[in-house]
Amino acid sequence: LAAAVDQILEGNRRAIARLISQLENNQPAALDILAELYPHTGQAYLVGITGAPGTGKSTLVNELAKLYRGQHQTVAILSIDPTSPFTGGAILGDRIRLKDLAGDSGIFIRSMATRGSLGGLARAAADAITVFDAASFEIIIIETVGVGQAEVEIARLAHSVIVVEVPGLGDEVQAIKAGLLEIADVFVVNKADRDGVDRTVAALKMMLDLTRDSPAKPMLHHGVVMDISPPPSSPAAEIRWQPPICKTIATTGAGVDTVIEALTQHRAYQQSSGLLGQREQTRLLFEIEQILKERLLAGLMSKLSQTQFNDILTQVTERQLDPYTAVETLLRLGENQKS
Ligand SMILES: Nc1nc2c(ncn2[C@@H]2O[C@H](COP(=O)(O)OP(=O)(O)OP(=O)(O)O)[C@@H](O)[C@H]2O)c(=O)[nH]1
Ligand SMILES: [Mg+2]
Repeated sequence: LAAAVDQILEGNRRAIARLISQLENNQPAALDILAELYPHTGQAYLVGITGAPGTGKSTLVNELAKLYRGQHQTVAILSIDPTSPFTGGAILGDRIRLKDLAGDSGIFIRSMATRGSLGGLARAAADAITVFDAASFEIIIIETVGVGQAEVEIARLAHSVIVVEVPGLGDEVQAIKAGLLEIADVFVVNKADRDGVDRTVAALKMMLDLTRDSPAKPMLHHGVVMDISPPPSSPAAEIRWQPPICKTIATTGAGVDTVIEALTQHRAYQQSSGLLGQREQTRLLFEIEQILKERLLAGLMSKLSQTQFNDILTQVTERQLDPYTAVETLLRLGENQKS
């Protein structure tokens, strides 16, 4: 155990990869290692990046990582994406540049497929972040496709969230449809080599102006365990963050430095306003809730037989039982099993 812990803390790449796999596969021994690593975490800065499929997120992440490396920052990338070019899956236009990154010990790239339950995915992603953090990666970038609530949630819980948009048809802003407007700390209009960039920027600006005068929304939290109290009000917290809009051509790297600059400013803003601590709390609460839900559900299911469960399901399907009563019944069956 101690050896495995030390290997991670020293940044041993094989040990990192192995532990993340073990955590993904729910191996109990890995949880002991995670517990030992946990006191060594809390240093990394988490950057979430999301947006519609094919907007150039991975290409952009690649460029961001290169610039951060130029500043001597270490970067871990978690790509939650079945068609990630990082895995050599689908698109490999950037093979050469990815090779550049691959030889660099200050970069670690890991992809996670969206197979299985998304709840489990959120937990596995959180575990990977803990491992990267313990291994002293300073910047952790989490890429998820901006479709599906659970996937968006994973990116949203980062310290800074980038929403990637591309010039579309007319004034349409995809981020609005996907419900991503509210979660962006930094907007990137990528593929700025295409027609209509300025129209997209203008449309985004207009949408932001429309929401600007509405009262500040606290970070939404859909959990049930507890409410998060707002941070003690400081003068800086009174000043609303205005998400900047950066134009980039990820394939050439043009404009990516402005994204780094925006992230640096957002980080400084969050630190001085006390909002960083609040986000961190929200993220960890979400993490605890995920684990709790999984545990409680697994605990109950282990006490019920498949037949018992199927019987209840059939009754609900046939409208003999409503879902709430069904849950009451399942809980009662589980209770009786115990005694
Ligand atoms: N013209 C142009 N093409 C770009 C730009 N950025 C990325 N692309 C291309 O867009 C395609 C998709 O890029 P990715 O980086 O894989 O996009 P993604 O958002 O990660 O895609 P998913 O993860 O599948 O949602 C690739 O062919 C890229 O080369 C850009 O700035 N301009
Ligand atoms: Mg991608």
